[in-house]
Amino acid sequence: MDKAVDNLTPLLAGVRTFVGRTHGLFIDGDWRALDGKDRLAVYDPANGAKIASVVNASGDDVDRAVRSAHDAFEAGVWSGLAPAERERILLRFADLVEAHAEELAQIETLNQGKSINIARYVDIGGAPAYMRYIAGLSTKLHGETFDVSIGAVPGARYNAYTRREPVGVVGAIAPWNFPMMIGLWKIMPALAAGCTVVLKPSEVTPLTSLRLVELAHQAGLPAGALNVITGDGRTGQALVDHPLISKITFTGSTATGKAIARSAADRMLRTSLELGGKNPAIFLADAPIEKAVQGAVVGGFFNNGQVCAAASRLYVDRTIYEPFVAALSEAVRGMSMGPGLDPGAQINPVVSAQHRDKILGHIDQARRDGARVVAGGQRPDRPGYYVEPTVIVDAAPQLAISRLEVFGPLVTVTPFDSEDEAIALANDSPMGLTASLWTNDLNKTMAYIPRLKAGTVWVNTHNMIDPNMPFGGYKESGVGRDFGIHSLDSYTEVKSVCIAY
Ligand code: TXE
Repeated sequence: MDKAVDNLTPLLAGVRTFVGRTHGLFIDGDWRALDGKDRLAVYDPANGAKIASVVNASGDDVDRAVRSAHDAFEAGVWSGLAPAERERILLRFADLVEAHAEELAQIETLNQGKSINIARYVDIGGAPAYMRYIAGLSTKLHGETFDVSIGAVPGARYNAYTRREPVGVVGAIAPWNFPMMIGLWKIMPALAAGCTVVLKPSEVTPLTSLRLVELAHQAGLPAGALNVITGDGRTGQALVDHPLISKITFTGSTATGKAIARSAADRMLRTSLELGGKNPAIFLADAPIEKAVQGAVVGGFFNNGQVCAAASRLYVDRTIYEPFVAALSEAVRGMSMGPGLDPGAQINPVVSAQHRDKILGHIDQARRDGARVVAGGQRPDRPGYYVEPTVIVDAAPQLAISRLEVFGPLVTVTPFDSEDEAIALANDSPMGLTASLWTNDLNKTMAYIPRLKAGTVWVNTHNMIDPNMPFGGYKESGVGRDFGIHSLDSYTEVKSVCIAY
């Protein structure tokens, strides 16, 4: 399974220089706090070597960043620009990301561990199209006009309309699985709406955000419009608790999302929360085995399973269950393993030693609970944070392995005998982010789609997202939707105006 490490992508000189820098905090248009701060180590998941360190921002640092964003917002240096001017700067930002794509992709792979192919073609490669889509929405913000029907003073006439106004300072808290991409999903709609932003990337994967903010300013973003602070959960909590923050947009674990929602409730802080999933894929009897297995591999093992939308629970019609498990196990055993910088490696390290141990703990627990590991399940004997891609069967629905998001290269496979049983199994989860259905039977497809409790339902595909297609969760998978023409709604307040004349 191991690949020789002989064809690693050579790093650009600029990548080494950037990563080796003494990183500070980007506040009010410049780098600050370069000395004397508590620092957090950043590692290369491929070998466990320390590659950088970043500031663990204190409450005072958070306060400085939020005040910068607040002052910029109040002064109107960003929200006061003509929408077309904001759009132009954001489009230039997209151009710069595109121009620096290889550099950003290499930084992402070095820090996150993911395949350079995914970094090149998804994380960074997908960014300019998304950024341009959202930039274009800057000039599409609009309200409504309407006639007034009640409460009229006799003889008076009224003109009534709504305006969409930016909500204020947005605190954006990002996770480590698609660090730059998910960071952009937050800062782009906030900026397009006219908000100012303080972004806190995950402490595990802060590096691309630190490069991104330089490109944003090179594009013409005014000082204070986008600040980037690094730090751990305490830094994130200080951001949530800051009284000048008007909205938090968060992607991460359900537990942290719930903690943020509780803090937010006290002052009616606006929140958008994307909290992961334990997503089902349902394979009907007519699904061709080869295509079904390919779908399961992409759905379950893409980005080493560290995908909120990943298919981690596979439900397979009993008539094709045995051949499906055999073919999937064989495919998974055949996946080549190696560092993300090796473009030929299909399985790469997971993001951290802590996360690797958590995944292995889930696998051990599943074994103790009576489930059977039919492929993988071990920690390979090599440096770096690797976990073998794993297939588990005989996992009863109430087991932890069937209910908890593992976020690693691991799927469970379970047979079903009827449509009702497949739907009941698929919906038996506190989460509801995505689901996929694999069949060419149109009538069955149309019957399943409305019964699946998930924010996205894919048919004969999985993990497919698009800037125009809303993305978010049912149930504990979160609140709110990213993408789509309504992207800016949750970054704006609706103001009703009624003028008597
Ligand atoms: O998440 P956390 P972790 C899931 C996945 C993973 C698990 C744990 O199952 O195994 O979450 O990952 C910041 N106030 N997802 O521990 O803690 C933190 O610094 C404010 C799903 O990394 O939620 C980081 O920037 N912020 C997921 C971010 O929250 C706080 C993607 C996420 O960290 C905070 C990643 C606090 N009290 C993990 N505590 C998805 N939905 O795609 C931490 N943070």
